[in-house]
Amino acid sequence: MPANLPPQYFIAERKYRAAKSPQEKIAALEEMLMIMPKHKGTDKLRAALRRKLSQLKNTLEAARKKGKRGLSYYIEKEGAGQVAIVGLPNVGKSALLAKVTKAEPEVADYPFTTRVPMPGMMHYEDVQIQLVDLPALSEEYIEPWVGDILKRADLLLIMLDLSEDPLSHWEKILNLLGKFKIAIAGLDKEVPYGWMVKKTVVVANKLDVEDGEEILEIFQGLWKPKLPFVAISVKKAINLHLLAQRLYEALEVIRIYAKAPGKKPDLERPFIVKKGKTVLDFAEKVHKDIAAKLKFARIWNEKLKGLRVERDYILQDKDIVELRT
Ligand SMILES: Nc1nc2c(ncn2[C@@H]2O[C@H](COP(=O)(O)OP(=O)(O)O)[C@@H](O)[C@H]2O)c(=O)[nH]1
Ligand SMILES: [Mg+2]
Repeated sequence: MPANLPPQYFIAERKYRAAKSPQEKIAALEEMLMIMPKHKGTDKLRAALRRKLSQLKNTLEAARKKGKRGLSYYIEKEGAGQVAIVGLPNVGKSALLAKVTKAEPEVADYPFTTRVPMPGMMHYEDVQIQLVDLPALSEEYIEPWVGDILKRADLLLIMLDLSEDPLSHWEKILNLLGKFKIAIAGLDKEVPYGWMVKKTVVVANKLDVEDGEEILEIFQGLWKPKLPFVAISVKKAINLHLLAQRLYEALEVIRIYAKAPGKKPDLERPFIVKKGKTVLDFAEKVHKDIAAKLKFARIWNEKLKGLRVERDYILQDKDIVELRT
C-alpha cells in the first residue's frame, strides 16, 4: 500500500464501496483522486482509479444513450391524419380517447395518470382520424418525447376545461408549448425564428358541469383567437360528432373513391389525399405505373357524372375517380 494517504481519502474510499449507483461511484472516485497526494508512491493507485473512473463513465454514457432511445415513442400515422391531444392534467384527454375510440386509456380524477402516448382511431363518416393521448403538459416537467410527438402530429387538439378557468388553461398551454418551440397557427403573433407552427383545434370539455354553459359564454367573450373551436362534454357525449367534423376539416384532406373502368367504385375505403391535389397526384398514390401512363380521368360527384378531366384537375372531397391509361 502506498504511504501518506490522508484520512479523508479513506472516508472517500468507504463512500466508494458503499456507493449503489454508478453516479455515486464516479463522485467518490473523483474525490479520492482529488485528495490523493501526487508522488511516486501513489502513481499506480492513481492510474488504477483513473481506469475505473473512465470505465464507469463509459457504461453510464452507454446506458444514457440506450435509455434515450427507449424513451422515444413513435406513433405510426394512420387514417385521415394524426391529432395529438394537448392539455393540462385532468381535463378529460384520456376520457375523450376512451369515449370515441377503441383504445382503453386510464381515466382517473387524479393527475398524471397518462404516462405513455396512446393512439386510437375516431370515426368520422367513412374515414378514421387518429387521436393520440399524451401525458398532460405541466409546469414541472414534460418528457422530451412529448415534444417530438407534438411536432410530428398533423394537428393539435388543445383541450380546455369548463369546470376550471379555460382562459388561464389556454395561456398556460401556449407557454408550455413554447418550451418545445411550438407556436399555434393563426394567432397573429410573431413566431420566433426556428419555431414550429402547428394547426390547432381548440376544445372546451365538460360542458355538462354546473355553470358549464355560463363559463363557456364568458370564455367566448374574452378569448379572441379565430381558431376552430368546439365545446363538448365527453361524459354526456355532447358535440362529439361536431368535434370529429372540425378535426377532419382542419386536417385539410379529402376522400377519393377509386373506380376501375367498367366497374363499380370502391366506396368502402376512400383514399386520403391532401386538399388541392390533382388527378395525377392521386394516380401516383394509387400506383407509380398508373401515374406514368395516365392519359385522363373521369370524375363522378354530385354535379359531375363521368366528366372527362385532364391530369391537372384539382380533386374535391368525395370525388369518384376513374384513372384512364
Ligand atoms: N363532468 C365531466 N367530467 C369529465 C368529462 N370528461 C372527463 N371527465 C372527468 O375528468 C377526470 C379526468 O379525466 P381524464 O380523462 O383522466 O383526464 P386527463 O388527465 O386529461 O387525461 C375524470 O374524473 C373524468 O371522469 C366531462 O365531459 N364532464
Ligand atoms: Mg390522461
